[in-house]
Amino acid sequence: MPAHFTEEDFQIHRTLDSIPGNWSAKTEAPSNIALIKYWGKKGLQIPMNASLSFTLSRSKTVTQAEAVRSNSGSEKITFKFYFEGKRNKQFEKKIQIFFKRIEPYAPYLNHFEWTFRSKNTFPHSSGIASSASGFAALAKIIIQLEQYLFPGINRDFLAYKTSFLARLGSGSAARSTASGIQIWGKHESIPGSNDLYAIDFPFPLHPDFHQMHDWIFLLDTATKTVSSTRGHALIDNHPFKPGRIQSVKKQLDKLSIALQQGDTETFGQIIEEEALTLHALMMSSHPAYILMKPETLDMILKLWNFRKQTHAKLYFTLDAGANLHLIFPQKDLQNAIAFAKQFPEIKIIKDEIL
Ligand code: 2P0
Repeated sequence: MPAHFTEEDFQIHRTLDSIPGNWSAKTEAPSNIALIKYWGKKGLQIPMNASLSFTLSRSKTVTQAEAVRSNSGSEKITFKFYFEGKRNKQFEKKIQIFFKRIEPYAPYLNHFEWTFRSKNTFPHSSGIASSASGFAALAKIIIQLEQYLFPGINRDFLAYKTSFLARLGSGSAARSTASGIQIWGKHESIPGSNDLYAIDFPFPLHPDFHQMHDWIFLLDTATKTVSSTRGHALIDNHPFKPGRIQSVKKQLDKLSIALQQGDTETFGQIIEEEALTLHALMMSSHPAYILMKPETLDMILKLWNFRKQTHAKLYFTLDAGANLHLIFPQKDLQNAIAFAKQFPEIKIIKDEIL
């Protein structure tokens, strides 16, 4: 069972003997797709329920950081954030909140003036969660600096602290600092699982799940009408909240067993139920909203029909958006190609699980 760390463990009380004049780093972090969804939170980025995700291998954020020793002795971290070559004030606002939250855990950041340059390997507004990979990349940079300033800290500790910091930027980012299958949120039957940071799926994964694909069909690339942060907040007074908390636990248990036993059909059933439940929660929020598009429903129905005829192991999930993620094992690659032929005009991002 992985070691368990508390918020207190991640705080830094040591002072620095010397501060380097400048420091730079470059890192990248992957995006992830949740199969059991994080939807609803308590307090400061504590999930209402445990979630499980696949880490994507090609959809990444690449971030470069330059730090110059600050002489101003400022209480607040000073920084500039460039996204795809342009200064981005909207991201700067979010990152300012993030820096404030992580102050007790990374007080050394204040000694520098920062410039961040970030870009994604996936198209902008493709509906791939860029906040997950973006904050995960920032957290990795911060931990690289911590490692540089305080050499010799335990590697496992730092890996968990990376996820812990990323979570304080964006919940789903907690699952984007490592690879493979990640679990974030305390869950009875998953040893080591906890609300503060994500852990690796702790059981042996059946070989049938070793090489999975995620093809993202871009059905809508416009900015979301309701942000995920707002969506999470709408769960607070949601009439279905108690039912969701109960049922998602069972779904995670079933998925965990299916992943260990190689039960692809149960796997498919659970991930599709999860995707539809996520969107059903949105549609039954107050106020209600819909992020699916007619094309999303059309594709789901065509997928179900295709599966009935071919018995192909192709399944879908949805993020908080209209784009359909087609999840399938390597064995079904030819089936995925045949299914995609029905939609020649739709752009597909072909990713794999890392
Ligand atoms: C998830 N999503 O588990 C769920 C499913 C989208 C659909 O977490 O407010 O950007 O920054 O913690 O992580 C998207 O919400 O929300 C999300 P914040 P986040 O991936």
